[in-house]
Amino acid sequence: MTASLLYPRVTATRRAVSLDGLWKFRFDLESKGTAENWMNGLKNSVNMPVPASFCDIFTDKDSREYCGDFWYETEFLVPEEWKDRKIAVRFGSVTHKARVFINGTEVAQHVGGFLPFDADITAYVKFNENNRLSVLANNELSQTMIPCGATEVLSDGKKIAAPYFDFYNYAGIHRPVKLMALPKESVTDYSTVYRLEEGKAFVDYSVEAEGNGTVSVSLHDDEGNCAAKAEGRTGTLEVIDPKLWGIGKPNLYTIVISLCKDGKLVDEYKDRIGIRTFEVKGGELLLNGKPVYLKGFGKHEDADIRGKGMDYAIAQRDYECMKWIGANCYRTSHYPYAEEWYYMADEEGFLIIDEVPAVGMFESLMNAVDASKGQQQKVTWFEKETTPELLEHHISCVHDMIVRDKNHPSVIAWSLLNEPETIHESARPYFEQVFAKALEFDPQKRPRTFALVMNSRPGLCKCWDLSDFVSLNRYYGWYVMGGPRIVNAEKAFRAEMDEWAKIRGDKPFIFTEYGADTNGELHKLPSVMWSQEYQDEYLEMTHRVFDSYPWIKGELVWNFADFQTTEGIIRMNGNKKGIFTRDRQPKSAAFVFKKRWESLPEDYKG
Ligand code: BDP
Repeated sequence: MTASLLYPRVTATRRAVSLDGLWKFRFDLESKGTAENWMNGLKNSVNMPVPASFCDIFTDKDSREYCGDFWYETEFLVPEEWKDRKIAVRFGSVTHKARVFINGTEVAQHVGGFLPFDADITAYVKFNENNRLSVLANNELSQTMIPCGATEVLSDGKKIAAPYFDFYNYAGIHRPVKLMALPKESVTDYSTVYRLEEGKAFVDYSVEAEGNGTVSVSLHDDEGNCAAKAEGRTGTLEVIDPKLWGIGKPNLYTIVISLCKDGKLVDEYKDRIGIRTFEVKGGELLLNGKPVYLKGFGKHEDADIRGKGMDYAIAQRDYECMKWIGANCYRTSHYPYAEEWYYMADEEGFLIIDEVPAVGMFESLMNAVDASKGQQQKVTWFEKETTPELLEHHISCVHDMIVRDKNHPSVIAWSLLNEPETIHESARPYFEQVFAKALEFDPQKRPRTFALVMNSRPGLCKCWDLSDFVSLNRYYGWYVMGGPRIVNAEKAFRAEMDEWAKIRGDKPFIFTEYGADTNGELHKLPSVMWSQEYQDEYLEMTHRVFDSYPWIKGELVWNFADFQTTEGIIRMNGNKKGIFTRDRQPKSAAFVFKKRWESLPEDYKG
């Protein structure tokens, strides 16, 4: 049971203590841990850092590739002073499934490896004594859960993950773990919606809180001045001369939500918000009413050793590289990132297209390559027996992502699927439900989109028009017509865009993927595919096409950095489409982008 998805904060009434560090860890190959009572003490364990993926910590292949159940354990003390409080434990994420035990008693279950959950553990903790926290996790993939994949059993009986997606199936406790002490009656959620007028902003808010206390809300600028205040669970804050949040202009306010009873403060929650609007109108993407052209990346949470573990050093380096190169936006391909990424984007003035982990809605990884060649999928993905269960899980992830991220000024849009099958009519009702739910869950009604795979083309794709702006993943000159055939690639690319032009109405388009695998050490004159020179030529051709169509309103190249994938013949120790290497150093393409993006105005084509 997740009582609240609010980010843990320390305020006058709330406490949060980090449980990150070295935990105990053990694989449970035969899934016998619960029968053998491992939740009452994990024997024969090894040390494991939290947060981190467990995979690349090990030096043997069986451990790195391990697929199945695994356990984590740590101890924590709950101070005596916290009696009369609600005690909770909160995980930023556990990939992909988790069962949580306190002193041997199960307190929570969660499915979905990229979103937070908490558990009320008040009834199970001992005060001023050590308490045992055990987590039974599982990293198997299936078709009823996103991201989609399968679990393959090898001839020696070992299980391995068979993802239908192109990133390594990193697993573990990936994000911070917090022990929290909250008031018995607390604020559980809040939302804000913005309206701008000449010299004024209206912040319509709503607060959810337990009990029948009275709510008041105030907004403070960074000089400590109160910019507005209001009373009630719903209301409007009127801000005179607001400092708007924008790209590279990260003006933020602190929102303070107070819950009072009989004149006494019961709970206080504080967060940082930015006043801004974002909408799609008249064929434009409008930030604070002004056209904006998106420049940036599809990214991954990925780094050596720690895998998908949240790491502030990596995240800050990524923001520094993105600022250096002149980017203003990224997509959280292919899952919601750790919450810390979004707070950093709010502070840095970056735009985010927030993606739910709906990736792999194809039978195999190679389907994406087949699709690039125009081949049709053999299987109608959305007609399976598993579809209703998948849809339910998909919608619950959309719900939790939106509830978690809805107050970030950086988040401008929701990406609801990546490269799904869309050419059979059966996709449409599935999409309609996901799109309708996203609109319902988001008080700000942000634009919704999804990333179209290469064969989701005009005339074939049955779902593109559900998007408020259309996002294309295209690899002309890489998966098709590469090398000397790049001239044909440009022609084919333009032919497709001309087809879109006929049917798009006034919908803006952006590119959420385009790119070429490139060895960061290979130079070749004249170019060959995989050389840095070819990446540059590929980009020059692609950008020439983008620049010819005024309704293309953004370019998010694939990928920010090289990243780890499953082993295979099309991947050389990972995907090499990075503009930066995996250790965040520029390939020569980074300089192509720096020149281009620094010269394009913020309202390019506006
Ligand atoms: C697309 C996927 C992305 C892949 C990329 C590629 O959306 O996850 O990594 O292409 O092939 O199919 O590099």
